[in-house]
Amino acid sequence: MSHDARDAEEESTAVKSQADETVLAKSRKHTRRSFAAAGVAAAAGYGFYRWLDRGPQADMLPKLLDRTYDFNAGVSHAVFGERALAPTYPQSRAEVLRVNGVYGLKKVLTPESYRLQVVGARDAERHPRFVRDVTAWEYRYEGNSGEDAGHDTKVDPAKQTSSKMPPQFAQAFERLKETQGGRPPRGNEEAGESDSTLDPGTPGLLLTLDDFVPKLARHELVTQFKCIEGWSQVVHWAGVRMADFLDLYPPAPIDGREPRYVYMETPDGDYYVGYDMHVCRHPQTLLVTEMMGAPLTQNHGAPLRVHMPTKYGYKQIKRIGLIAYTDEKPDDYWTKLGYDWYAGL
Ligand SMILES: Nc1nc2c(c(=O)[nH]1)N[C@H]1C(S)=C(S)[C@@H](COP(=O)(O)O)O[C@H]1N2
Ligand SMILES: [Mo]
Repeated sequence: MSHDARDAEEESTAVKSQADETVLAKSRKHTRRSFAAAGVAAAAGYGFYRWLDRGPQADMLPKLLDRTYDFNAGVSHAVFGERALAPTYPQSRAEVLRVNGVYGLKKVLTPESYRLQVVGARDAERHPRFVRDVTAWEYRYEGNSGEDAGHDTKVDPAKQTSSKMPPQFAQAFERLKETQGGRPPRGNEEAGESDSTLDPGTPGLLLTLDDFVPKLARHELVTQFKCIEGWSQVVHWAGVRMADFLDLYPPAPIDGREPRYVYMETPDGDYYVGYDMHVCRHPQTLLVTEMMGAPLTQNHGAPLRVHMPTKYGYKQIKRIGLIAYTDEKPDDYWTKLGYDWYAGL
């Protein structure tokens, strides 16, 4: 490489990391605010209300302990992990990521039927893409992906919600299916249906990728992708910053401040992830459209997935169907099966 070329590259890296620092500083500011608010909510017993109106008596103690553990994990990760920049690597070290986990991807999505549902955006009803019920959108599919399911965790089948359903709930479930227009039930995987799934009749935006990707700056990252199963790979990603998306579609304020969380799920609701708002504003949190210089394949989450190098793989949802801003800590697929909600590295 010539001196000039190297200088140019170093310069552009410097410019890029300066930009990163600016976004990071902004995310830190948000962090302090939302962090203080989270502390107050925890002290006021927010967690208690959540589990009190759910589940039988016997479930209460473990859930309480879980929540306490979660909160402590939140403190440590918010202080150490989430505010730093994850290391980046030379592109020569990057390789195509293996396919691991196809919850929510088992059918091939018809690309033209893709829409991103956005719920909780400010002034949504004035937006040209506003609809009264985002859940009424019908995604179309073209057969099965044929990919092995992956994630071969051993879960007691008795713990699967549907198989244990007493008749009165099964009836309610059937009625719910009817109000959902006869579409297949959500949460057909081990962890079952998300507690944060939208109710039918939830208003919001229905976006195509063209509505926002061309409007936002393109960003590339070469980062390490880590799965808790014990493997990691360096991958080259491209897409837009989630922080920029949040600026384009800002959350409607709740009690005069920004909501604390973001909830995402696949179009069929089978995989779902909850995020802290400040982590979504991290400069390396991307809404990814390309991997290794090519558009995402279906099994890697086409047309849109999350990359978040400060978190383990299970927080990086593939095939995002919904982005919802919320003040209630969202449900999370792997947390339902006992994994840490924060999943920080
Ligand atoms: N929709 C969806 N997203 C998902 C998963 C999944 O099963 N379904 N698995 C997660 C886990 S645990 C990992 S390690 C990565 C794997 O991404 P890859 O298939 O591109 O390697 O996707 C994450 N996102
Ligand atoms: Mo994973």
